[in-house]
Amino acid sequence: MINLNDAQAFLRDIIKEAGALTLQYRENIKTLRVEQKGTDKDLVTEADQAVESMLRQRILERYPDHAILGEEEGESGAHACRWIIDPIDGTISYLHGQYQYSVSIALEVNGHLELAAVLAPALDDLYTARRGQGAFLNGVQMRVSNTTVLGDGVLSTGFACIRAGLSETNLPLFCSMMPRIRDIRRGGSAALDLCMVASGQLDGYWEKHINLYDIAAGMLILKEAGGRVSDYRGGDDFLPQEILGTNGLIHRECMDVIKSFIKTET
Ligand code: 2AM
Ligand code: CA
Ligand code: CA
Ligand code: CA
Repeated sequence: MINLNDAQAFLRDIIKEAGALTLQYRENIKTLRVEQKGTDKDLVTEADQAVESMLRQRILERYPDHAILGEEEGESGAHACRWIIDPIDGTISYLHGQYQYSVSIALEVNGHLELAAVLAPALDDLYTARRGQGAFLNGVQMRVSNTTVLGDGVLSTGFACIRAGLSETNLPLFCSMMPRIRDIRRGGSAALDLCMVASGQLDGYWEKHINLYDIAAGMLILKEAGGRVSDYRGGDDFLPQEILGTNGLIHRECMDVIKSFIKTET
């Protein structure tokens, strides 16, 4: 079986290399090759592709048998160990020269998330976690916020639904949540949003129509920081492509807002 100490050190090395590559491509951001994926709002740059390709190469050099799930190249291999990669989470932030994007990598072993790392290269912030061993920002252990009331909370969300061209959007739920909370933030990287809940900078985050590679690393990091992650109905199993991540203390109140919204929608 895999040695998790070695894998943790390896993960730290490759995510730093990936972060450096994103910064290198950003030097020529105006001439970056950009393609449309599904809809005209769903974009992929040559940097997304190059980072995933480099990460796959590094992983397979070190662990030739391992499985990999990545946003840009999909699923490969079949093995108890699976690396879950989002090479650039927050492509639109990245493409517009903003700092709120990340590289997200998790290692799943026999269906359990064991290791996670999320790096925000433009901020030089590295979030890491190992199952049962806590979560860290740049090596310093993190805890979620102690906000107990939704009205005191600053939350984040995203609109992957709209970029995916789906008719069901997050907008009605957003309108329902907004007056109940202190304020909203919209960074554009699901992975980083979860990490910011983990570090207490945010109190919660919700989004629908995201994918496992957007949130796998962030979920482990948030849980290890004492937070709670569920689907919109409070279920702990993943996740009909929807996620609510909070400090735990405001989870019930968030779910009440979301639930009443779901009821009126259906
Ligand atoms: P990306 O930047 O890696 O594509 C923010 O709203 C979240 O939605 C990010 O994790 C973003 O990931 C994801 N996202 C963006 N476009 C999407 C689409 N068309 N379908 C699903 N998720 C998307
Ligand atoms: Ca994408
Ligand atoms: Ca993503
Ligand atoms: Ca991505």
